[in-house]
Amino acid sequence: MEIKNAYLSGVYEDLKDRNGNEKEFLQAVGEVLESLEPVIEANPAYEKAGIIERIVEPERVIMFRVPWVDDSGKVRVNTGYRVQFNSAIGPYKGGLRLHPSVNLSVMKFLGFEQIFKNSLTGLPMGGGKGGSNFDPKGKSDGEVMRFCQSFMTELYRHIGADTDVPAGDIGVGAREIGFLFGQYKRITNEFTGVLTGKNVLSGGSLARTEATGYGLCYYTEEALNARGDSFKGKKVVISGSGNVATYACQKATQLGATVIAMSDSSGYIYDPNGIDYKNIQIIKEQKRARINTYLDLVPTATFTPGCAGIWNVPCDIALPCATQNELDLAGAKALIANGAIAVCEGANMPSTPEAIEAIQAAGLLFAPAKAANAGGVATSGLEMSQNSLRLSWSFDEVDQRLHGIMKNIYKSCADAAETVGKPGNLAAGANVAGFLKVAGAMLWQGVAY
Ligand code: NDP
Ligand code: 2IT
Repeated sequence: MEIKNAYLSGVYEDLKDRNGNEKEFLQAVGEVLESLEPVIEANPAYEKAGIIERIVEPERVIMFRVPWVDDSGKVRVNTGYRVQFNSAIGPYKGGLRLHPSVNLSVMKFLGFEQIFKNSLTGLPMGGGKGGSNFDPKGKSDGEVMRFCQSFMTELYRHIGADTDVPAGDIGVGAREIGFLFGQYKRITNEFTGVLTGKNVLSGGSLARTEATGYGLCYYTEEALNARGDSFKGKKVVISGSGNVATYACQKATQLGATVIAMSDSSGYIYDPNGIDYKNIQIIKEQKRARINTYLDLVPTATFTPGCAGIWNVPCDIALPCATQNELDLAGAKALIANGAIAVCEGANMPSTPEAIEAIQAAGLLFAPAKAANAGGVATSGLEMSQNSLRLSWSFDEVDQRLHGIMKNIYKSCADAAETVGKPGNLAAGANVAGFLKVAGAMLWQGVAY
């Protein structure tokens, strides 16, 4: 990464001095600032108004103690976070992550990325993220419920349908959103659209469960079409086997591809006959089991321990859908050597900067997370609209809107890439297009934050 513009590099160096240990956050900021050079140089108003200094600093960071009691009666304590990063274009919006690796750096990188992603959707949503280092794995439903209730007992005072609207992310799905929503409603005595990803029985949107994976495939298909290609007949490798991965598997298959490998943190399965997403649903959503139990359902498949090895499986299209920095330079080189044509990011920041550079240099299609995985939060935005209108749309209506939004996001990225003289560079295009809207709103509002 190289930031040449003096204003941008000055802000970045200062950020590094003050947040030197926040590795993921600095990685996410560096990647964005690098691509903003042309717009900063074209419009001095941004520097004059201190837009970059302001946009890299969260409006508010909330950190709190989350005490809960485990099934043996022992008191446990985790750290809770909500990073309210930017509200220039709407209420803070973004998921909650429950994973032992959660720390302030991870929360800030995710919140920062969310600003630009939400802007790209075209919907009025600011950027935020939250979560805790709580590990839901191996916990009983009762323990997860007590944790979620304790977490919300502090969080409720900082959020609201017009203030900040959390949703799911790693380790937070329908079960957790239910416990969080129930506790919010109980404390505030209000039934509002304060969370998205709700059950359809309690104001949730149809197709929100599928949205991120579907959206990833809609975006990828659009980008492939622009190159005269498509999913049809392609071999696809998807890392992860959670919410995003499962529905990316379903949609890629519907679009004519064969998904031949998927993973979790323990390793990956390989099934040359094509993975049926319904088997992943059984393993992950119903049984909360490990990915190697796929072999009980499909004995002809194989399991290999170690999740990073999945990139050695020869494929045409790679969809990293697990976590940050899961695709490194070695993985990228393996994909390139095996003739892959595309890497499209379902997870947030799954590729290291070195991997991205190699993928782009080799001429593969590279679809950046903040554009390609925006279908989840876009559909959360549609859930908020339905809640405000106090009505609900059919699955097809939501799916059609999602499809239209992903096509628009692709066009915004491709157009912005052209404008800054980097045709085809969707990563640069996503950063520029996402930034322009937020920066314009910040300029208009004066030095409000
Ligand atoms: P889930 O919790 O449903 O699934 C996560 C998957 O990734 C699991 O298979 C998990 O394996 C694997 N994984 C998580 N952490 C690691 C790790 N450190 N190393 C290896 N594998 C890991 O989460 P989601 O599917 O919701 O999220 C996946 C990614 O997509 C995240 O980056 C998230 O931020 C992003 N995203 C999610 C959206 C959503 O709507 N849910 C929207 C946009 C982006 P294991 O079970 O073994 O831990
Ligand atoms: O990273 C993401 O965009 C999400 N986890 C979804 C956020 C949301 O508010 O739906």
